Amino acid sequence: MDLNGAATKNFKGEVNGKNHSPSNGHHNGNGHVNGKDRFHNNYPVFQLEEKLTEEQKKFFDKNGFIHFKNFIPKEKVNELLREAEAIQNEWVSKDYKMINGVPIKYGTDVDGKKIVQRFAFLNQHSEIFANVLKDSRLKGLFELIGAADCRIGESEKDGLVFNHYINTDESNFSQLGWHTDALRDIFQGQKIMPMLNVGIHLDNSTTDNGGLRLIPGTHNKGIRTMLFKKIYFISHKPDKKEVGLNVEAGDLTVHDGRLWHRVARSPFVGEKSRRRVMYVPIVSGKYVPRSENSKPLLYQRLIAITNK
Ligand SMILES: O=C(O)CCC(=O)C(=O)O
Ligand SMILES: [Fe+2]
Repeated sequence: MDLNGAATKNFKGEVNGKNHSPSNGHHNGNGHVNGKDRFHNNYPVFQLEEKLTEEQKKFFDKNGFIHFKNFIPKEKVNELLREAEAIQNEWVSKDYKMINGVPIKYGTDVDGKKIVQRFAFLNQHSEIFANVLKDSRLKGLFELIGAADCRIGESEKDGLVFNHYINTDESNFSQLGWHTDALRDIFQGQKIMPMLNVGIHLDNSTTDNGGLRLIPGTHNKGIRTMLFKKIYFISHKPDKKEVGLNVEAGDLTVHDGRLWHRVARSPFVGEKSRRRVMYVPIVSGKYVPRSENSKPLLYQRLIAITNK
């Protein structure tokens, strides 16, 4: 594993947003090594097995995120993309507004076709997606929380979410402002409980094409940081400590629910800006399932109406 070895040696345990590659002129919080490996990151990347290693746990505890390569093969990615498209066509034709009280975000693709840009609870609408959540390696991640009652949020929060970003005039979703995912507990009137958000990336995405930006180490700085570091969903301004992720389709990332992050808009327009990624929460604490009768929470409305 070249990637791993090379990155680990450089990595000082602090991802400070500085670019270690002198020949790289990008200001994107992470670096490409002179175009050699577009997917190189200045932090270590790992392989997800049934059980986490001490190194993986240590990295996550310190930084609040972790990146695993090739969680699913490319053929599986293609199967998931096809399945999502079939479900999209059904939701568009039936004009569904919400799933379990979570607003569905619609937009228009480059070819003028109406598309779903944010699905929720996809696992409840497809066996193929439900089965992704049954992968035994996901249970290995529970250790990052350590609570006895950890579970995959199949019917909690927003279930399995599928985000489809594209940068065009008719798109309604090309970016996502600064936020933490744990804020939703407050809107739900719940105590903030440890949670993880697990991302399964379905497009190759390098930092020069927008994408996920996170601020390492902001997950354990206390409630004031969690509430007030940025203006939730409104602020999009790059942070000098943010780190962008270079991911390949099939990679898996995990971030702590309290970690500050955003999705940067691609500087490109059209096909090149397309980015699709699924998220499923790993939760603990009180079981709060959502059902057909659930009403949208304020934060869910915010995501629905902002981030064009
Ligand atoms: O699209 C991403 O990578 C992040 C999405 C996200 O932060 C969210 O849906 O809460
Ligand atoms: Fe998020």
